[in-house]
Amino acid sequence: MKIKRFKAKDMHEGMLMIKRELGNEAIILSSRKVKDVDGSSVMEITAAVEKKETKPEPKGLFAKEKYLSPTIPNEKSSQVKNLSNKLNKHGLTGDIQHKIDTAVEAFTGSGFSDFDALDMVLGKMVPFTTSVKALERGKIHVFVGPTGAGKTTTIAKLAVQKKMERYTVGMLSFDNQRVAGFEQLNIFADALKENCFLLQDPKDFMAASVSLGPKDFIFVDTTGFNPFKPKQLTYLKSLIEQLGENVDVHLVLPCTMNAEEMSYIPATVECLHPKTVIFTKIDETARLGGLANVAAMSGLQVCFATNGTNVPQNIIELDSAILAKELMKSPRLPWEKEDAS
Ligand SMILES: Nc1nc2c(ncn2[C@@H]2O[C@H](COP(=O)(O)OP(=O)(O)OP(=O)(O)O)[C@@H](O)[C@H]2O)c(=O)[nH]1
Ligand SMILES: [Mg+2]
Repeated sequence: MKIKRFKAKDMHEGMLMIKRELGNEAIILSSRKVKDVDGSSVMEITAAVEKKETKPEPKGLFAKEKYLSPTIPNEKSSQVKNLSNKLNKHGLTGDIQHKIDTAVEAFTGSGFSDFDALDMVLGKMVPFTTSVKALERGKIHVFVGPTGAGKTTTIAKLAVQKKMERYTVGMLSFDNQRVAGFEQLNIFADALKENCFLLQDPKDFMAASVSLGPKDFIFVDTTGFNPFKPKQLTYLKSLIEQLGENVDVHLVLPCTMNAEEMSYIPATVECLHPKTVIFTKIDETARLGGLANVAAMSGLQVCFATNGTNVPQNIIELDSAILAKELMKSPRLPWEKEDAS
């Protein structure tokens, strides 16, 4: 298979370039908007075409035997082996790693660098989305996740961001169980000159939303759950249901969790119907296998990740290139220097 990446001013121009170079049989593997070297916005399209096999005419007595001899599968290139080792150290599950290895090998075999190959493969496997789509204006955004995942801090970061973009925000908290759980959010709301209400009971929601008034974004904080206690999830589900239809649930997962257990959480909280997953504490670990597993397997939209305690600075928008760059770093121990490769 011949794979090639094209840059064009729009999809139409790109299709013409692909047709001219790869022919009518070419298929589009991916397309996305990227910034060109001069800063302008261009379409980047990756297309592939099956190479036509020309069978050699058997000549001479031994030629037939030679033609029929089994083909020896290609050994993995050292480039792909190196990447594969790194992914393994990050803690990706065998299944996801195998899919990535196979796809990366196909791309590198067509002349792409291992970074470009991984970038494209992750772009295909992970449902990355933009911040505007992840955090829709006019919706009630509920943040759920294990205890200490970073829910309240992430709400504070996003609320400040939205205020800086001149939107109005409202904050509600269901966290009436943890000592100072509500006060933590209330302090941020105070600083933003916005109201924050503690909901002791889901029935308080109507009264609270009337007091809040119309807001561009409403953020709802919840008490951290224990994934091994299904009752807590059932209770959380009933709280969310009381908020009505206009709700998006965001699952907040800390990257410091055990990678394998982290992979199971989206299935555990399926009853809460999360729309996106937000990865926190990526600054506190060098192993992003858990993040990559969830991003590739859960089907949840991926956009935000947080990388520190500072509000509002430490929040980023993930995309395939950022994730590829992080996964290509060899996991290290805290006292080891960062790998330059
Ligand atoms: N290093 C780092 N620390 C973070 C990040 N996000 C949150 N924290 C810290 O993690 C701790 C817990 O954060 P919270 O926002 O209180 O977490 P929570 O999910 O609301 O916790 P509960 O309400 O107790 O379930 C706090 O000390 C935060 O400052 C991050 O991205 N990186
Ligand atoms: Mg909290």
